[in-house]
Amino acid sequence: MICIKNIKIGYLNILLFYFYMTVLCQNIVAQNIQRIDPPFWFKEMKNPHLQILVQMDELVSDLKSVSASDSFINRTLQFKQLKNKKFFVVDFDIPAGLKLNSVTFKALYPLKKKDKTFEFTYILKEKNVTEPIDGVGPEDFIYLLMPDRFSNGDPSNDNNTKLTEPTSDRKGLKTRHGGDIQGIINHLDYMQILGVTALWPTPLVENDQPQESYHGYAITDHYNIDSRFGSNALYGKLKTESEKHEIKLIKDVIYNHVGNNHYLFKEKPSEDWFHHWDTFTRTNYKATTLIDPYAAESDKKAFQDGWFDHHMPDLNQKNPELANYLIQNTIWWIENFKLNGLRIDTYSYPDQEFMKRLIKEVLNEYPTIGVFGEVWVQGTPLQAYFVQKNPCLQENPYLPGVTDFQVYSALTHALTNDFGWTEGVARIYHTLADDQMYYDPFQNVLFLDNHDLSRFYSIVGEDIDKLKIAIGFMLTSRGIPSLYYGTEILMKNFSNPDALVREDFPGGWPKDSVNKFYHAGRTVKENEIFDYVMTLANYRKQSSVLQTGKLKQFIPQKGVYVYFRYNGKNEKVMVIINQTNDVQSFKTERFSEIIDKTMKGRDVVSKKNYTFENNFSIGPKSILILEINAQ
Ligand SMILES: [Ca+2]
Ligand SMILES: [Ca+2]
Repeated sequence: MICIKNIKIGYLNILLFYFYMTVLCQNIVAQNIQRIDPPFWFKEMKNPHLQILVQMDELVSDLKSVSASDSFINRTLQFKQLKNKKFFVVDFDIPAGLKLNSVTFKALYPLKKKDKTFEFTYILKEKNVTEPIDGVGPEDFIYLLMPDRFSNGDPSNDNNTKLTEPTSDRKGLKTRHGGDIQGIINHLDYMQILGVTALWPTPLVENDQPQESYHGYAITDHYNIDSRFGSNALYGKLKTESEKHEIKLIKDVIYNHVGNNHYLFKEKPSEDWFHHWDTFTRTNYKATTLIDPYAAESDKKAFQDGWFDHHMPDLNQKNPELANYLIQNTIWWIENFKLNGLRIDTYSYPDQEFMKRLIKEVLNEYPTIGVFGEVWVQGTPLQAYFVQKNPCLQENPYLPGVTDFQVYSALTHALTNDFGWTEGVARIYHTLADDQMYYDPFQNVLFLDNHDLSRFYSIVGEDIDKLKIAIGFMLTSRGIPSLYYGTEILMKNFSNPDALVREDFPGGWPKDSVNKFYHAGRTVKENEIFDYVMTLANYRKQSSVLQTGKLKQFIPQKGVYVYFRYNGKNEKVMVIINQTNDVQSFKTERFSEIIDKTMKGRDVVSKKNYTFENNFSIGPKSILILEINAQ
């Protein structure tokens, strides 16, 4: 509002001033709309409903009415002023066939015994997604990267004095390093050569936090890309450039918490948009409380309503306006940028009824989009609890896939423990047998490491043979394989603290002394792994049986684990893993239900041919991936 101070004015001037203020009043108030979310919307969506959240600088009293310039929209329009009178929501349906590209809303409020009005115009765009989305699925190979740590393609955006962490500092573990969207765009060629078909950057929206926001999980603005990463326009360019490289784009989304500098936390539409505690209460991180028949109520409440961290307030998705806000935000990004997939952070922490609704609404609008949730839990029963159409448990029937921490755990165990009844590779065998608990385990995402976990190369004692086994397994077993940036160039470290596994990609910054994006910049060993990933990933790219074929596994014996991918077109891939330090031999007739002695197998990496007569030998600590019957 306008403040006028220290003005000495006469009677006539008072009259003139009063007249002036009266004329201007509508405009003054109209200009006080701070923000409307979503900033615009789309016509012809399957769900015609929209809720817009309007934030005012200040409002003098209660709103009396809100009406739309379009009579069809007016028929369904409802408004609600929120507890914080600076906010109101307008709910309405956008009628099919609407010709208008904008609609004007008029709001009525009382001021000094008279009703005053103000207006605002809202943009309605043509639908952007007009064909089924090419969703991320088992045919893909995902590359996960942290934009701040991958490559700095635009040093001019490294510092921004308007932000609470105004400068970048590459030397700091938890500071901003300057990586950005342009850096990603610059290396799409690299990813394509590696065989990547889907890109998962950690969140790129604004994290205007004073410290440790480089990871992107403390959102302060749901609708804008962080200026240090670029802009919404540059994000659009990332999408189109990715498409040119046949790479799909996944958005990392968070519904559990925001950063405490979020504009809707600093100025809350209603206190109950967040969970509040008398004293700071951290979540106990135990999703087990969701399924535990013996769980204490206090533990359950602390898990779901506790804060993720001091600077990450917990959202209360039971608030209907907030729920709409979050769901529409997701739809807006998908529609605006034709995204191919969603990776849902901390999936188990928000209200699970809300999560069901979210997934349902996203899949209703985009049935072919790929969706997987981060469910970092112990044990298949709990992991399966969150996944689509679980035949054993009827809870949460909508999430298509999860980041598969059970297979991850089995794989790390297998390569760090000797073989036994349930140890070593037997752990992988048993874990996959638990797939009976899923509707479609092939939607689960496989990984060796990620931004929270120790680098796999370090876990296996920097043993390149073991790393090859893990990579080979991940690219040939069921599910959607994903690679964390740097695994292909032997980046190492334990996740203590986690910033150690989020180091800069060497060569991603203009003055880096080495550039591992290129063959010449990598050591012999690094090239050995890079080439191994590249060969397998590109083979998988054209192998329908590895993408969509069935899986058959045989009980591991003497540390040797054999499984097949096969399909109705008689395409087969045989995978043999020997975890022991010795050559192992076995009789092939054990696999006669799927291969016979007349067949041949060609190693997809070395191109060497194998036959299956009598005994078969495999070298120590190795994996063989054989395309069956290839000459
Ligand atoms: Ca930069
Ligand atoms: Ca929560």
